[in-house]
Amino acid sequence: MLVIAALAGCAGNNTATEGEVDKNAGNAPAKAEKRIMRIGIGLNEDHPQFKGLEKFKEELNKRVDTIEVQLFANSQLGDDRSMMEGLQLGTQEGTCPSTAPIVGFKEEFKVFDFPFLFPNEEAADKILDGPIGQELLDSLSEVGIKGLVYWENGFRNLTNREVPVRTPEDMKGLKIRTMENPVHLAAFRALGANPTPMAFGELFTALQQKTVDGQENPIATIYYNKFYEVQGYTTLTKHVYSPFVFMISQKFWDESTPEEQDAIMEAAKIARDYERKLNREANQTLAKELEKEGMEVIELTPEQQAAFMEKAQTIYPEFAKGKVADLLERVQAELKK
Ligand code: TK8
Repeated sequence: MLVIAALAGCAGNNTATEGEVDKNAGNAPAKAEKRIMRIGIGLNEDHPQFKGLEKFKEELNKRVDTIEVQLFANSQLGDDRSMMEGLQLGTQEGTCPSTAPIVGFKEEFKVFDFPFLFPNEEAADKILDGPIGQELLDSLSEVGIKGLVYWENGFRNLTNREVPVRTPEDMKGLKIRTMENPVHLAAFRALGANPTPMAFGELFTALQQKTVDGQENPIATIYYNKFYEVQGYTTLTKHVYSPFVFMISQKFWDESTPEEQDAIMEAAKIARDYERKLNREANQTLAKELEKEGMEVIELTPEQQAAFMEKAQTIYPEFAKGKVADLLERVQAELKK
């Protein structure tokens, strides 16, 4: 190799060859290409989450012109778990999963899976937007992910095809799809159901083909995903609050300039407030729309809800262990203040 290089050097005009080539090629100054930020979600374009992403894109574009946001709904880029893996591999830049599937990457997120932990949205905001929420977001950098802020999926409710569920006993034997999360599985087993984990993208077909009898999600998802076409009953169990985590790959974040990082953060927060507002409105108004579509929507009495709470909360000791137990204690103490 050295010999060939030396010969080539001798044969050529070895003064300023490279410089000359550069000068000839460089009439127009090189224009910086925009970096592409592909963001995928499992829900569809009608859901407040997608509207939130459009808001993010708009707000980011107002601040910097060096990033091009591309949005993908309907699990086009994969399910929550595989999209997070995409962030780690650098094949995709952003996503916004529920916290439940995040526990496969960072176990501490289990703290949000304990049934009936948050009494209302304001309590959730207080924890998520405070120091505990931030600590958890920061911990994602250990797995190659930059957690930006929490958005809202919301309080989850049970739907099923067969039975007007009013008590845990009514759920006996119902095959219920849950998210891929051990705490959720255990909680539904404790309630007497027959839970089975599944990615969100497969859910509608599974309900339609009666592979499962029911599922649980916030009202907005039940409505915008048209689950009323394949389900007869919604019971407002509000058994767990699902936060979303708006996240991007650590690599994309690290390759961003401080100016870009500020813009991403600001846009993510504006979009968060917008998405939460839309989602809360949707959860208020859409129960009526579900009824118009032919579903029976069952509001539980406080006594009925207490029966669900009592059964579901029996799983606390099994999962409140180690780091998760410490976090759970801190959340509970903070909520009492
Ligand atoms: C969408 C999911 C969905 C979640 C679920 O990607 O899987 O049931 O509630 O919203 O994150």
